Amino acid sequence: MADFTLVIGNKNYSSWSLRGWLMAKAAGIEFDEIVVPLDLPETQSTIRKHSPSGRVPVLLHRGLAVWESLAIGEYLNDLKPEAVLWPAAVAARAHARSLSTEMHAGFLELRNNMPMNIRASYPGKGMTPAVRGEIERITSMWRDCRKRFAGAAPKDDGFLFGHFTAADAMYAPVVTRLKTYAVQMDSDTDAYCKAVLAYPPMKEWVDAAKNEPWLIESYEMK
Ligand SMILES: N[C@@H](CCC(=O)N[C@@H](CS)C(=O)NCC(=O)O)C(=O)O
Repeated sequence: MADFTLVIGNKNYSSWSLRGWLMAKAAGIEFDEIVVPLDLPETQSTIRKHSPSGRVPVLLHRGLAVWESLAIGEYLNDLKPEAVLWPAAVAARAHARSLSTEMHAGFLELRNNMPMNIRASYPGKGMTPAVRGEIERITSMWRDCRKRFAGAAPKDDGFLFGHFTAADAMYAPVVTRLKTYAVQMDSDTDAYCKAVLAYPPMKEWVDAAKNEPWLIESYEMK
């Protein structure tokens, strides 16, 4: 049994779980996984056995429960500073936290109209002027961030700050949405999405999502 356990929802649908899980992988911890399928009669009572908020992801470590994806990122960064989950330079770190918090607190149009559904293909569905506006805001932040910070990083693997950080984890479910809903992209955005989808833990998650048995009707587009 590993020292850490991460409780998550379905890999195909649970965007917040994906964020926490990628952060755990990027931090390099060994962890056990408990998958609680969402939208079943027993979902809430099962999640509440582990998570005081009734939400996933929650990271369990030596009697401590850490819930909320961003808090999980902070805890992992405290325990594993060598993983540089937040960029090392103060300005880059502040920028990464701004980007991540904006994602955590916002983009409700995108989140509601284009729910994460990794194995589905819904070209053109879910797009509204408000969704388009949020996607433009996100992709302009990505372009600006890569221009300002990735080039100056010791190693540029195509991520927002060069190497994979918590900020990339926060936006990974946006990357899968752009793919599921076949949103038109400029070449910089396309390159960034390709880098995220090629990140080995991301590939592992996507493969698992495609092989999950559960189908949640209410999360599928008509
Ligand atoms: N702000 C939370 C959001 C967590 C969240 O909303 N998780 C959803 C799954 S993606 C959940 O636990 N839903 C509970 C349910 O469906 O019963 C975070 O950052 O971790």
